[in-house]
Amino acid sequence: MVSLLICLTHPEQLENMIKKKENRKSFLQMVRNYIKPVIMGIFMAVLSFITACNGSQQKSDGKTISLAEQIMKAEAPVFNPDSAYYFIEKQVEFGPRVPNTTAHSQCAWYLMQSLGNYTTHLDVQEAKVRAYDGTVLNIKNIIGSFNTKTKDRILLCAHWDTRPFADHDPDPANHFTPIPGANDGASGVGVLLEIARQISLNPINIGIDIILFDAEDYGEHQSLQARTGDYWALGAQYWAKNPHINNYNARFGILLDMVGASDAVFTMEATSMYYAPDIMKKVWDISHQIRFGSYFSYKRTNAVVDDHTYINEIANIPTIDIIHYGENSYTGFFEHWHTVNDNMDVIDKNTLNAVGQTVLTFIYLENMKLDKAQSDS
Ligand code: 1BN
Ligand code: ZN
Repeated sequence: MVSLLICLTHPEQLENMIKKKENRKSFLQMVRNYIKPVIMGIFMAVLSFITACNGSQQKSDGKTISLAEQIMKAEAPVFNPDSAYYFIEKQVEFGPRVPNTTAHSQCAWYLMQSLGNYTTHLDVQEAKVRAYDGTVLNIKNIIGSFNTKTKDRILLCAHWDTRPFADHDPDPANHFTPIPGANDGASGVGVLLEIARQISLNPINIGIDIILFDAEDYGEHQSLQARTGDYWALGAQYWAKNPHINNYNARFGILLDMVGASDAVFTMEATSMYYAPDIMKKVWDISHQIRFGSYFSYKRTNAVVDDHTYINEIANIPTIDIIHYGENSYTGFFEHWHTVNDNMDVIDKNTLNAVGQTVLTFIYLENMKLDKAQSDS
């Protein structure tokens, strides 16, 4: 093509053309030398962004490993929802676990024994805290740990107390009756006890702390209307200001609250997304990968004041809340929230399984990453 043009062109034009061609050549060289690597860099960055979004990871040999492959490799144990259900039933049998009551003390002993049985270390943090109405509450935060010497730690938590009044019950006659708290209280603890049992049977190297917080649900009675102060999550507030170990730290935390109802949908709660968006996304992606996506919606919802609020704000540990969002309920939570009907009838083993297996898979994936980092170094 170029040679044909040479025959048909004037010498001056020809010179110009040669110059142009040289220019073009040098331009092409420039592309090759400078722009191509930049484009390649951008391409690689986009690719790694896409793979990161898929949960894929870049291996040292340049190959990527998909989230599905990572999950296969992590070999998380199988969560047993019957066992989690049993742990919930046992707590509910004590009656409402309202601080300063006999049922509360009896359940504390049961939880200390059970968690202590599965974990290798147990701490019980006893304290007195003041409720919104001035009542002094005797509380216990119950803390079970695995691998206490390991620096890389995951914090798992739930509240074990129950609300002293069913102030959202459709029947006003129940507005001062304590709730059974099968879902709001016992469900998160039941899932965590089963996770502890599974870890005890399938040991890992990563550090795990399971904290069962007290006095989460002693916030102001609904009839008071106005919020008078920070009276929710009193146990978590106390722990965040006085951790059970000096300079305690965890890489991140996961709070489970109301994780047992049949129609549960867990949305991306705002405080969790503000402080720990990466963890949130990882957990949600895992749930979808292991076919529990119908429970975990990527929809973003408003902030909820819960134990994680204070763990994030005071203890500075990025912590997410897996909490049942009730799109169709007037409270914004699950149908029987803060009613006398929050009993064993609302508990569905399929939901317990979806949450338990997702969190267990997440833990074993993190453990696999720690093992790999240690073997690489
Ligand atoms: C969660 C379960 N919470 C209470 N029971 C936290 C909460 C506090 C939710 C205030 C809404 C308002
Ligand atoms: Zn509650």
